[in-house]
Amino acid sequence: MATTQANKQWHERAAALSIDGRAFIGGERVWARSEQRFDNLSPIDGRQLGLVARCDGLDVDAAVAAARAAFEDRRWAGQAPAARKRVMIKFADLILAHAGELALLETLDMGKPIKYSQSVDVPAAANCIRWYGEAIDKIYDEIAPTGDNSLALITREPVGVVAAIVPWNYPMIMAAWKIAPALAAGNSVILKPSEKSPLTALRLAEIALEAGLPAGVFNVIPGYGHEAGAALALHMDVDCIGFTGSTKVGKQILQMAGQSNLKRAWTELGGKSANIVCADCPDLDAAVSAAIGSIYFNQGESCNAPSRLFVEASIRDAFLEKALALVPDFAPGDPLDEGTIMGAIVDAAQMKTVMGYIEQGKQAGAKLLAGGEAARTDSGGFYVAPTLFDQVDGSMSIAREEIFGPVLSVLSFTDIDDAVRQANSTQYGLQAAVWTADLSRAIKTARALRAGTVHVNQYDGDDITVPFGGVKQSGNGRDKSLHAFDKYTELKTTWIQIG
Ligand code: TXE
Repeated sequence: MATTQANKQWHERAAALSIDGRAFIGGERVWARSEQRFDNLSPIDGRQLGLVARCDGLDVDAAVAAARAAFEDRRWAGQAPAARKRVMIKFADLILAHAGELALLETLDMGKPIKYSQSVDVPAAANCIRWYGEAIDKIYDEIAPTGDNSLALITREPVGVVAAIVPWNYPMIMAAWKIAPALAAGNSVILKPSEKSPLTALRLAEIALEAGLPAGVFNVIPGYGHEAGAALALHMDVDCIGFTGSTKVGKQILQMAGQSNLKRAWTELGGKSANIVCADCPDLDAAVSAAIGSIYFNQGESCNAPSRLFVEASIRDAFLEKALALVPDFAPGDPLDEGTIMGAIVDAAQMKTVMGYIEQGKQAGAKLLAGGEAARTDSGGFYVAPTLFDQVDGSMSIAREEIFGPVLSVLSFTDIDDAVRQANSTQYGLQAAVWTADLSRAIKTARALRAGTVHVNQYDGDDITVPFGGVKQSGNGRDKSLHAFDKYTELKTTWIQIG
């Protein structure tokens, strides 16, 4: 009964919501200079949520000018770290104070279950902003050991104007991972959310202003990648760009950085993470639950989703039996129902991509054991049934390419070295996992796997204290942890002659 009332309440709040799709530049809500707007549709049921400013180069120029002015007069960078800390903590507190509204916007905009917008996305974004705020007055500079006659100071300075271009799968968390360390370090920031999910970013900017962040320090430019995004990446007065998105666009970002002013460019890109389960796995139920739960979480729209499952041949049948018993739990439901654990795919284009890969898997001869079709087809939204392919071959596209949907490809192995070779054989290197009770094998395998993060006997280890990022074509640099400050600060050396 309680759940039913809660669901009704979310629907009522959704129906009453009025969306403000204006950009946020210099502390003010403004439409694009061109007056252009784009439709913001909800993937839950296809309904129009509102119109959003379609920003382009002119708006980017205005946002960069506002950010540059704020940086140059040091209205933020010039404040003591303890003062910036207070604002960041208030910012985090206010995010939590607006938790219901932000969770609802996130769910309506990109289709994830309200259960997780509330329990994961909002608290994680707030925690990230709080954590970097807390950190900033605990970081000391250095003095180099140059001897008695000189003093060489090594200090960290903000880079200046930072652009953050983020995707639609975790709109608030991805924004927080970029803006929190950048702002805490004293930079001015321009955030470009994905055109598929701009709403929470715009509210975050208003909340930051309310928390005391000076106008111009944090600007949000909604718009398309090839317009607003490219204008930021090519801008001669943007000092640094932090990007999360596809490998294809990540390459363009690096090119545009080189083609313009050599702005520092950091990329967190796609993945095709391998999850290797050995026959001596210490807890088969835990391995099954992590394999299934992690691929279907967030509709499979996670860059670190373990989308390739390598199971040792001798336990394959037992593993699959247990796995298939769990799959129906992830049948897509109404994202505004608090009992739903798998929601809508972000839009029609992404749904088409996912269904295209499923078709390729079938054509290539993989054995479809679950799903494989659209779901909730009378909803007006975009839903894909949790899908599991067995007998996948390493050469198939479903084993090589990032699908970004609820599709698991199962491969089996008899030799761990061969499994590691296959795991390493894609262009990606974001995450990987190995499940074994043999400590030596765990360590050797973890060392051999080419990935930014390797899990042993778990998959979902996640904490703001731990760096996140990839090797190979999964990108460069690290989000989260104190290491993220490296991206948004420059080291300065000051030599002082003592005499
Ligand atoms: O991503 P894009 P899309 C992968 C995933 C998905 C595919 C396509 O496989 O199926 O990418 O998704 C901005 N200059 N990932 O098309 O295009 C864009 O506006 C500057 C993995 O949505 O990479 C958005 O803000 N910016 C991934 C952001 O880049 C540009 C998350 C990401 O969009 C631009 C998302 C341009 N020329 C998708 N073109 C992950 N690793 O988490 C686009 N953008």
